[in-house]
Amino acid sequence: MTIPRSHPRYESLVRRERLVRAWREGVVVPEGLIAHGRGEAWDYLFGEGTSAPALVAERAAAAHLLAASRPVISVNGNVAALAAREVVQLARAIPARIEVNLFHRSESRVKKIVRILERAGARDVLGLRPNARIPGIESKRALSHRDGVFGADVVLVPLEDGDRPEELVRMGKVVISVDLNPLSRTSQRATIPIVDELTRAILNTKKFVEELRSNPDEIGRLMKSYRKSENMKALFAFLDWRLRGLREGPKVVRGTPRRPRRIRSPGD
Ligand code: PTJ
Repeated sequence: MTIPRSHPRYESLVRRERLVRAWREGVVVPEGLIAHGRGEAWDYLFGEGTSAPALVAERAAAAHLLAASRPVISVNGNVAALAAREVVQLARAIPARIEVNLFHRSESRVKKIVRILERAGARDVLGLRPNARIPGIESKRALSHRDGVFGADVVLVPLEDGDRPEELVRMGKVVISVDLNPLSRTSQRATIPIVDELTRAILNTKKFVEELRSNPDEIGRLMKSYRKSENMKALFAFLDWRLRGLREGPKVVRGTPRRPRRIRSPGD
């Protein structure tokens, strides 16, 4: 399907088409399409743009990834379909290892996703021969590599389903999630929840990694100053402001809502 570039929601429609194609190719599971719909609904509420609190979380995440001894990025079907190139670029910039880790795991899907990542420039992608299990998880999501998520000190887990972030935090890891739903168990449990659309989040984090790489003082400052509770409070305040704009005022367009205007009465 050809999507006209002039369409006001071009990027969103392209993402949808990519997912549908990846589902046809057996990379994304049908459940992944449902998950994407949920993400889209939240993205609408946030104005289809990165909020200031999300940027703060992305900067803190970049600092933690740079300071890590064994940083790992976990990739599932949706992530491979939507942001394989961006993930590979981020992994190179840090540098971090990539592990394919699937909830609906099958050998054939892991192979396909490894191939997509390799085509995007990745080397030594983990996932095909797991040699460890994340304790406390019964699903196949538990399968992992000692050199990958299992042995990592900082893990980036985009679009997760909740149980693993909790266990990874319990294992003492710094868990950075990307999930547009701020109420999900993943966002609630992660050390640094990034509430932003996947592609934007990965690109922003990469930009911050490049910016911070030569500034260890700033990395240390960011790691100390980030407070999850404050960040989430700011995020909900932003959401509240957007919803209030919708309730009270004139049209809310993409991005930031217009400030409500005073309506003049005829006698004014
Ligand atoms: O490829 P698999 O087998 O590992 O399965 C992947 C899915 C996504 C199906 C699996 O991890 C899953 O079931 O996830 P959930 O529980 O549906 O959670 C996914 C979360 O990601 C939801 O809270 C969505 O709101 C959010 N989400 C979906 N698309 C995006 C997103 N967040 C940010 N950017 C997106 N593009």
